[in-house]
Amino acid sequence: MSHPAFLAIGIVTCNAQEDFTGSDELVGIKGDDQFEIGRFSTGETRDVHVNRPILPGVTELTIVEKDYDPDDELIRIDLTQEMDTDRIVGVMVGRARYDIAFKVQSTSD
Ligand SMILES: [Ca+2]
Ligand SMILES: [Ca+2]
Repeated sequence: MSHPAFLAIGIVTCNAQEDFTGSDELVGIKGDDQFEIGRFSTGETRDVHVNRPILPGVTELTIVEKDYDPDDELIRIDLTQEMDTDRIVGVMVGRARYDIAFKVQSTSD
């Protein structure tokens, strides 16, 4: 069996931000690891260059828009379903519209 070992997040496109005022602050959470992805406003696109190891047993990535309440969860990704292929996920939650490119590298047990 293989399991997720490394997460890379690349180009993030914000077609519409979640917050009415200011910019969105995107944060990733996987297991105990919480990390900044970046701040985005409507119309922005850029490579965020996020590269994080995934600890054994961690199988889920959650991306939230900070000022963290349940409404601000943007997406939850099952890392075991996305291994070793370039992926782009679309976010459509409330007002938020994002495209997020990422890749999960696997390693064998
Ligand atoms: Ca918000
Ligand atoms: Ca915010």
